Amino acid sequence: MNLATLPSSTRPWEDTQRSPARAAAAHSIGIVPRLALVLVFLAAAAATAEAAPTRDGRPPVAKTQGTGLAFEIVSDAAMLVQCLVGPELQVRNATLSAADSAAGKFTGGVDIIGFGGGIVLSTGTITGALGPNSEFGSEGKDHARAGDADLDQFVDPEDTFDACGLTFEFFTDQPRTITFDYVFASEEYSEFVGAGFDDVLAFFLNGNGAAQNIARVTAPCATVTGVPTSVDNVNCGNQFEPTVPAVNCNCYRDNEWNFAAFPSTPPTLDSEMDGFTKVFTASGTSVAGWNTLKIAIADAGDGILDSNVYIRCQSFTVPAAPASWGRVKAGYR
Ligand SMILES: [Ca+2]
Ligand SMILES: [Ca+2]
Ligand SMILES: [Ca+2]
Ligand SMILES: [Ca+2]
Repeated sequence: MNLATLPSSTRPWEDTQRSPARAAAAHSIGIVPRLALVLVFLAAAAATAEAAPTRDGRPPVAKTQGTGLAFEIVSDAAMLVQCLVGPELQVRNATLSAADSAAGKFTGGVDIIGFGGGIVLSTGTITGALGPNSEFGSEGKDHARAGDADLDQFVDPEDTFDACGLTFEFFTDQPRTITFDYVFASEEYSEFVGAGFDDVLAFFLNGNGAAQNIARVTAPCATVTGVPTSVDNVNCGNQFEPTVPAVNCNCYRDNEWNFAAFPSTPPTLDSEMDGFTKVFTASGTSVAGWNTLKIAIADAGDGILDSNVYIRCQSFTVPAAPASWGRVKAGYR
C-alpha cells in the first residue's frame, strides 16, 4: 500500500502548517479513525517489508526486566521525591496522581535513557518501555483515565488523557536556581510527528500557567530552544511524510524501525520507545520559602501511543546553595 494514495482525510500529517487549523484537522479524526490509521501503517509495513514488526500473527517478543532497563513500580509519592532530590533538601506534601503501573523508578538506563537511574512517569505503564522495540506504533496502555486541567491548555481545544502527576514542595532560603535532568520519550515518534497528537509534558514551578512550565528544550539544541518539550518540538521529522520538517533534530535520538530500508532495519536502543530526547536540564528560579513543583505528563487527543518522562535521581540541585544541598550520587549518573 502506498501511503501517499490514502485520502487526505486519513493523512493528518499532510498539513505541515503549525496552526490551530492543522491541529483541529488532525484531532478531528478521533480515536477510532486513528486506530485505523495505525492498522494502515502496519498493513503498509507488512506489505513492504516482511521482517517488519506487526501486532497481527507475530509471536510475542520476550521482554525481560534487568537485561537492560529494570523498573520498580512505586506508588509512594514521598519515595519518588526522595529519589529525585536526595536527603539534604527539605521537602513536604508529596502527592502522586497516577494509574497503578504508571509511576516508579528505573535502573540500567545509561546506554538507553542517557543516565543510569531515576524516576519515571508514564501515560501508560512504565514497563512498557522494556526492550526490544517490537512495534513501531505500540498502542501502549489506554488507562481510560482523565487528563489534567493544567495540561489541557497546551492542546486546546482538545483534551489530555491518562495524566500522571507528581507534586511536592521544597524549601529554599532565598531565590535560587534549581535544576534537574530529564529525558522525554514517546511511542508517537515518528509517524505522528506533526499530526496534532502532541503528548504533553510540563514541570510547573510555583504556578500552573504556560510561563511557569520549565520543561523546555534547552542547550545543546541549536535551532529552537526554550519551547516546551514535546514530540512536535523535538524530532527529526516524520518517516512516513517527508514534508514534515524536523525540529531540533540534533536533540533527538531516534529508535524507530527504519522502513526506508528493505527489509526494514530494527532500532538500536533496547527499549520499546520509538524516540527519545537527549538529556535536558530543566532550570527555574525558586522563591524564598516553600516552593511547589508539579511534574505532569499526559496523552493528547486520545489515550494510546504512550509517552514517558525520565528524571535523574539525585539530580534536583540548588547549585548556589550550601554544598550540603543536593548532590548527584554516582549511581545515578
Ligand atoms: Ca511510533
Ligand atoms: Ca495511555
Ligand atoms: Ca515501539
Ligand atoms: Ca499518546
